[in-house]
Amino acid sequence: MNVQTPILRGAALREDLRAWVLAAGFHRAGFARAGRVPDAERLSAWLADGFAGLMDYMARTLESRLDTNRVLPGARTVIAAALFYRRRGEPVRSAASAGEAQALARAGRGEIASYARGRDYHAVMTKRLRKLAAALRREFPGESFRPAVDTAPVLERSWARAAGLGWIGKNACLIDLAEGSHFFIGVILTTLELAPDALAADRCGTCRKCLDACPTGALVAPYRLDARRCLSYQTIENRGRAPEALRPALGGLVFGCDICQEVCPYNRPREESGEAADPALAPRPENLLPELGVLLRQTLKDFKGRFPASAVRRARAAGFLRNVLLAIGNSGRPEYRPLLSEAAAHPAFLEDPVAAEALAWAEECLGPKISQ
Ligand code: B12
Ligand code: SF4
Ligand code: SF4
Repeated sequence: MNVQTPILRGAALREDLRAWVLAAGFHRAGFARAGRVPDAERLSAWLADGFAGLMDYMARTLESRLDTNRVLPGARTVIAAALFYRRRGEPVRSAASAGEAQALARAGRGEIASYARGRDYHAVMTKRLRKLAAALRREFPGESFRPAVDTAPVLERSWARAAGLGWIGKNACLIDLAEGSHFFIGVILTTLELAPDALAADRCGTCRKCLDACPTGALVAPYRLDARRCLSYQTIENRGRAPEALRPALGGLVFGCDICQEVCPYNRPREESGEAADPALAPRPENLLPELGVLLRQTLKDFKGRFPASAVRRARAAGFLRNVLLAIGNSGRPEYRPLLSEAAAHPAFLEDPVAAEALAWAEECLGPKISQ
């Protein structure tokens, strides 16, 4: 990299660095002034309202999340990077309504959210960010660089917004004007000082499609998500029983939920290119609407083997098993009965009360046994 004279240094260095981030395998790059997070009061209010549910780590790490100096003392800049896992040109759709999620279950199919159909993004992004940080350390030996992709207590959406990578939509996701919201965010905190990028304008306007489409009312107001009601939270983070009232809304959603993004006009496909946004994140064919019976058998046999290097592992075997069983219950298909009876003998149900309860619920949903 060519470090210019002091006058040119600011602008030229920033553009050089942006090019480095893009060359490291990201689709967008921006810079924000590090320190106290710009939207601190929003996080505090979210926690105070109990919206984090059982995600205790959010409150435990509050002070660090509010100030980058806790994560990297002396941090002056946040370098934010975006990596699309899906772009508007791709045809891979997810359920866009409660009705579509239920229709999936009735067809005996389970949906894994779009972001988790390929390799685990944490691994893909961490590798790229670490390589980039190492190169930056060589170029700026006196400065520190700390990469993170949900691997440190950093409010990634807030920082990416502050770095101009998009606006926060009413669905709480960060949205890029040209390509939508199907991207991951990674950051590098650094002691290097760089001028911040300009903020992107909020383009939601009077639209409220996401609020209206959310099957559980988890978007309690524009920009405000009560995780306890969110199907993504229930299928990924909640390791206990899923609340009875939310179960029908799950339909065939067995991991995550894309509904509030699927309805967003900024994610509407323009053309069907069929190309993955990044080959490293390409969806695995077995993760595109798997048949529920097959998925149940595979999960019982070897959950980790079924989902190698996958974000789905976050739900853990018992949590994922619970999700598949709830989807089977929602299918209303009596032909799953023998499979459930067969599965009941599996040690997973003796060892895990949550899975056992989900099995009993699914059996009840499929109706009484027909005596021979
Ligand atoms: C906890 C968590 C969840 C929870 C809670 C989600 C939530 N909305 O808070 C659950 C499990 C529900 C979840 C779900 C999903 N998640 Co998540 N999640 C996180 C995590 C770990 C922390 C988020 C957080 O701090 N929440 C607390 C609330 C208060 O923060 P927030 O909503 O981001 O709001 C902050 C800012 O956005 C800003 N802000 C919010 N609203 C507004 C409005 C205005 C006008 C302004 C100015 C600012 C502003 O202020 C807030 C405080 O700083 C981040 C990774 C990370 N380390 O940041 C990933 C992350 C947010 N998740 C991500 C993804 C992909 C998802 C899902 C799409 C996965 C799926 N398909 O199921 C869904 C989307 C659900 C949704 N509509 O938000 C991506 C988001 C990428 C993007 N383009 O936005 C992240 C950044 C992970 C990553 N590294 O890429 N997630
Ligand atoms: S992810 Fe699903 S349940 Fe959660 S807010 Fe969006 S639409 Fe609602
Ligand atoms: S659906 Fe409409 S209101 Fe919701 S995030 Fe997209 S543009 Fe904004």
